[in-house]
Amino acid sequence: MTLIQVDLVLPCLNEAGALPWVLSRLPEGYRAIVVDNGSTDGSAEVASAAGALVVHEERRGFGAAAHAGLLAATAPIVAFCDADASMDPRELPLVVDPVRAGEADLVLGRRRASVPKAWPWHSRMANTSLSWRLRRITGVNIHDLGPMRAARREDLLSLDLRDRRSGYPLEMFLRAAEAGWRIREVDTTYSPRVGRSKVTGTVQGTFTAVADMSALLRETRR
Ligand SMILES: Nc1nc2c(ncn2[C@@H]2O[C@H](COP(=O)(O)OP(=O)(O)OP(=O)(O)O)[C@@H](O)[C@H]2O)c(=O)[nH]1
Ligand SMILES: [Mg+2]
Repeated sequence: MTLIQVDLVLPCLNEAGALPWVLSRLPEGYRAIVVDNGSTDGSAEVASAAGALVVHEERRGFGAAAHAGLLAATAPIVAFCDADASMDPRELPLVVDPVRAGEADLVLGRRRASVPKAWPWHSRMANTSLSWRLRRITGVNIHDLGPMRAARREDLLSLDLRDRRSGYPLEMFLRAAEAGWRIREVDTTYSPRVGRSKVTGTVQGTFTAVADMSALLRETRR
């Protein structure tokens, strides 16, 4: 049996259509942890049938799911990725390998759209403006706050992240920057998702994400 070196956390809300493809593309030595928040489309069953560890999180929210996955992980490195087939798990070594080699403490995948419709304009604009603010606040040269990322599990736990909604990826970045982590950005492919959007693919979802993130930024600057 291959030793698990990387636990991949996949927050999942009704992604039964995307999961078989996503879960078939994990590199050797990676284990999928699918964190389900009460999906009604059989996502949990699809995930276990494909061999993933399924974690059920009662509390709704992207951050609640992502954090439950981190707590369930046991491998030395934890990676995160969306479960909607917008990102290819075969690209995970791009974010994992620099951490594994001890060259970086947090690696973020900068989304590069494979086709224009992969990334709706409102989400892209929100990200560009957020990244500009983050470069100014932290001095870290990032251009996107994408969901594909990797770090060492114990480091992530030491950040003591509190956000349980869509601010979780931002809080991770801000706390890591404050702690002086070596943060690196690499290009990753972003393709049109399978199924319906939950967060930033809708204008309302983008507003909620921006509100959650702005609250965190205000706190950080105080
Ligand atoms: N468990 C759980 N997963 C969630 C929740 N909201 C979103 N997700 C998952 O988190 C990932 C990101 O959500 P998406 O709906 O793809 O959000 P997005 O990437 O901002 O929007 P799109 O551009 O439309 O894909 C997906 O795998 C979702 O299934 C939630 O409340 N709970
Ligand atoms: Mg998505």
